[in-house]
Amino acid sequence: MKKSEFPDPFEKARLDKGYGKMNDQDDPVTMLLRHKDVRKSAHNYKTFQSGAQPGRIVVPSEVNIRDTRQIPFEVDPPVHGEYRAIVEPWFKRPLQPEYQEKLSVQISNLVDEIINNGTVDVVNGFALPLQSRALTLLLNTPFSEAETWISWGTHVFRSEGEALDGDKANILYNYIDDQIERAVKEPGDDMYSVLLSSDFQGRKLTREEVKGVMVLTFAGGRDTVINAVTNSISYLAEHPESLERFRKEPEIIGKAVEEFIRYFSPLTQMGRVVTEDTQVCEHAIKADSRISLCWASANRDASVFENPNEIVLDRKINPHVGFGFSHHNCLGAAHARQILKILLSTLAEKVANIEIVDGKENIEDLDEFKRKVGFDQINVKFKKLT
Ligand code: HEM
Ligand code: EMZ
Repeated sequence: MKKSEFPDPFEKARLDKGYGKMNDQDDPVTMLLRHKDVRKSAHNYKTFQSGAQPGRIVVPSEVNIRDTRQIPFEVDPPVHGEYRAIVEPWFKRPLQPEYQEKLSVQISNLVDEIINNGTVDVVNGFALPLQSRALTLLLNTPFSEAETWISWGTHVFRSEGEALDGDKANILYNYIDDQIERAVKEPGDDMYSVLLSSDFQGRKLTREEVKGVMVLTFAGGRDTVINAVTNSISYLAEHPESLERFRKEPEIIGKAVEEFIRYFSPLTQMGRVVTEDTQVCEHAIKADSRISLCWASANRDASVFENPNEIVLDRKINPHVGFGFSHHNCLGAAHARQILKILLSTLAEKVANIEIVDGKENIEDLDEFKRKVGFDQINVKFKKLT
């Protein structure tokens, strides 16, 4: 199998019954696998709630390593909408030309650093610094902060050999607490300061609420972006004609980014807590149990996508749910899309070809299903376009 092939482990279960089961820390999850059910249930916040105990909608559950509620992710309508209205303008800044210009300089510099420079591990030597440096733009904090974030590794809650690592999570929580105290003392124009001065229901956001937004921003936008960047590069390595195509038809790059998100689905699934006895796919689900919206499976649903297991760079109709669906759809999507668009055009401009030396796949263990989601490491050589 090619390195850039990401098989769909859900196909049979999706066709046969529409759901799958996995255990997770004795709090089992019924995974919804069909595009239609995923969208319908994402919309139905009354039966499938996000605002349960903090950490419980995440799979694997984070209830044992987190008390802070992530905002607006772990809040349901109507309050969800009030929080979302506060943060949405901030998360739209990546649509501004000045933001894109700065991102473009960052990515260009990083590509120059690794090009013709021997073998580089794309995960730790490229995608991680790219994600961390880009995040300084989203937070509007000094560029030098990226060095601290890079030292945390690819996931803020997970470390090698340990799915969830409470000690590691504490590094992030302490860092955010310190940043909030700094912003209280010396307010500036960074994200912490802007949140601290935001009005919510006739008062300012509390430190705990600001922390909830910041933890989400650090955690939600990390391994997702790293996998999207790394997997896209693995694809370009095995499809050099695509780089050529981006040079000749730059107008398809936006569509290609959506297709990479559909195909790679960097976030496999997200859970909900069931508030009342109900049924999905003619299957009974008990109140207070968990379901998940399996974006990765929905994105390969052949009743929606023609040739779902192929990357069609300029796919015309692409209602993928890689960034979620309905009111909780990804707030970081504008930032993530810009990163990927600028990355593809920069690589097309500077790189002749990419050679994969070796790699170690990252396989998620979902009991019944094993899903390739990215790489722990993938060593490549970038050859300069002359
Ligand atoms: C929500 C995927 C990057 C911040 C979501 C959801 C998905 C998703 C599927 C929906 C969760 C749900 O319904 O429960 C992705 C993917 C990314 C990405 C595939 C990269 C390719 C980012 C980045 C950030 C971010 C870069 C911020 C730095 C958020 C936030 C939410 C969210 C704040 C919650 C929105 C809400 O609850 O209203 N993301 N994400 N994401 N994402 Fe992303
Ligand atoms: C949570 C989640 C957000 C969770 C939209 O997804 O991303 C996961 O990677 C984190 O572990 O805490 O932020």
